[in-house]
Amino acid sequence: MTRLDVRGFRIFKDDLSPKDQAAIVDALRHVLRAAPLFRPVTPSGKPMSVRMTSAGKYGWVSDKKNGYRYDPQHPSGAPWPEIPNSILDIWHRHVERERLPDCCLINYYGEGTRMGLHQDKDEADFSWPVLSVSLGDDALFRMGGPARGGGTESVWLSSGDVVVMGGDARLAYHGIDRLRFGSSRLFPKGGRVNLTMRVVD
Ligand code: MD3
Ligand code: FE
Repeated sequence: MTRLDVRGFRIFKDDLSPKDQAAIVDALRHVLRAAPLFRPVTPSGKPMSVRMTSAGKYGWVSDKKNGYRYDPQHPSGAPWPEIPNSILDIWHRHVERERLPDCCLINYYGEGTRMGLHQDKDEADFSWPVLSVSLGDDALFRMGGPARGGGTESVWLSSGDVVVMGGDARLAYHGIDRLRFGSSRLFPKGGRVNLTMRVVD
């Protein structure tokens, strides 16, 4: 396992063993049955290319009418399923402070999916880190600073990598430029899942 520090982003390559990854994929099947993936729509009315769902007290949702927000319910009206312990274990290993995440956002990237540069600022307290877990196909992750246009650096994230965004990196711009579709065999039909754990309240 190697650790890279890029602009305050702490990147733990190969943090999860193949066994850990398989256990998480198994747990995710149950989550997805209770809370199916959906495609969020931006406030301007554009469907995002990534598909999403969540687990925990809150999930992140967006639609044209109400915009970006955390909501205690899936768009179907059902409460979100609990965050599986196999996923919470990763939080415990990397975050010292005594609080659990309120949300595990689950992003699914199919062939050609990307995520434009953005900041995550719908949470109430930016002193909590955001923790990201990559599963499946490799993705090119772009990291900037707290302002748009300040220059960026990119790294390839692969299955089992964990990234901790705390301190100065918490409000940094970031995005996913592209996927190497089919580069991993974790998901039989290809694609990438990114989990992000967040404290929301
Ligand atoms: C930096 N997801 O869900 S994870 C997102 O791979 C998101 O799906 C990307 O950006 C993905 O919002 C990147 C890395 C990440 C996640 C959250 C962050 C970086 C972050 C929050 C604050 C700063
Ligand atoms: Fe983000």
